Amino acid sequence: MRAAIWHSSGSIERRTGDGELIWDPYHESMDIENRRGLQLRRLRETVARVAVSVPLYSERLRGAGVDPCGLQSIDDLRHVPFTTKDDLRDTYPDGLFAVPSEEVVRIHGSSGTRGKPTLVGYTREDVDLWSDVMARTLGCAGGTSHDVLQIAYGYGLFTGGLGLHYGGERMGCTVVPMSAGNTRRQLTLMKDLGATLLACTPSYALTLAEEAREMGMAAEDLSLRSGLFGAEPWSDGMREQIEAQLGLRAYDIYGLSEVIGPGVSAECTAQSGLHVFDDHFIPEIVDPATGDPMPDGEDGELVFTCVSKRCLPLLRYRTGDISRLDRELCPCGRTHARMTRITGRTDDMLIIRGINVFPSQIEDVLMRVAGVAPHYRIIVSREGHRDALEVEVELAPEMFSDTIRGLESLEAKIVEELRATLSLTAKVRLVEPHTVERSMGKAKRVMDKRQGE
Ligand code: DLL
Repeated sequence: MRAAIWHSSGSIERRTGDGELIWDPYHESMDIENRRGLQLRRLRETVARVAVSVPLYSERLRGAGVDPCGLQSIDDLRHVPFTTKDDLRDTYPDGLFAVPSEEVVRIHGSSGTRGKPTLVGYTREDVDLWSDVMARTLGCAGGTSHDVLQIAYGYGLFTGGLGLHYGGERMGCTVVPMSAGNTRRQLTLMKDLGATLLACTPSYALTLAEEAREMGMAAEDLSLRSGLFGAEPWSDGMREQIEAQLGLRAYDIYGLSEVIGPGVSAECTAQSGLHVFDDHFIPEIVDPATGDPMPDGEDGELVFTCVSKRCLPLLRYRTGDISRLDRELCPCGRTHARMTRITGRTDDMLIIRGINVFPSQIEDVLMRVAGVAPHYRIIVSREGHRDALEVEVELAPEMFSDTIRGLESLEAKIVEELRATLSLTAKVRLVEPHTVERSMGKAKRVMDKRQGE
């Protein structure tokens, strides 16, 4: 059931049965065939434009025999060559920009944890588009102009802070631009201003919850309703912990700077996958090894083509993120394709004694075990000729005073659960509460000491 509400701005708001606002009902709930038509028009325009304005694309398209004006359908995308992070690095800082520098109004960058940072640029129209997809993202999480949005993503080159900021203002929320850190002050303001929406990484949400407990602040003392969490992998177990500790509903939001920043896809109140704003970013899933397109419903690497950006309209950009697509209609009324939560990256798979291990599998196990806190580290090293896996996990504060026997049996239980899931024996080390370093931004949980050996 939907209700139409006249907005003071004159636009019509459309709400789903859950009362959630569809920010841009025309584009978000568009008939699938009409959207395919829109995608194709935008794709053609973009390919034709980059073929003349970006030398790398002129060469690549010519090399692949793709006529920039000859795309007949969205399926023809598969003939277009991929773009990779290396292409951005090789053309650093702005070799893939498709507009003259006087049109660029903003630069952002990726965190650079996996090598040299890459820079991305935005025109005024791009910032506008970004604000719009961020307003859609907030709408997905039930946000409206009545909300007070506290932003605890970092501001700066990282896209989290400013992305949410512009989206919040576009929606008309009261935006509190806290940035990450200053945790106590953050909580005091959250309480005093009655923040209803919180945006930060899931690991920082846990840090905030922990600090709130220490300040004697209960979830009921805060007014939080929804959290918009992303920028790093997290599990459903982690979601439950955050929801219980902060008294809100936790929504997954996804994006990457190369595509736009946050605002590529977002979970709605149905929480069954993230709606990809595919009128702007066309998603595909490909086999990470061969690059061959994979059918909907199968896990593979996410690839995006930006069809309406001006400055950096990347074609078939390989994200390295693993997910799958679902095109079934969602009860919320949005007709966008949905992607599942990111289960890993093509480059974060650890090979330990010949067995493939994703950090997310380890997190899933830990979140199922009662008595440990959601703070952990995964350490991989070499002992002689053998790989060794160690999982360091914090005891929940209430377990800390437990007997040695109790702790040994907890350790044994985790070892057993890990063995059942990974087919590997790990060393488990239970550590005191507060010993694992807390994160303010993207948590770094894996240490592979074999690298560089
Ligand atoms: O992390 C953009 C962002 C900011 C997304 C705030 C959501 C919220 P980058 O720094 O370029 O951009 O990092 C992009 O982060 O390729 C994924 O590997 C990871 N990532 C982002 N969102 C999620 C998520 C921002 N919801 C990289 N779940 C991406 C899992 C995520 N991983």
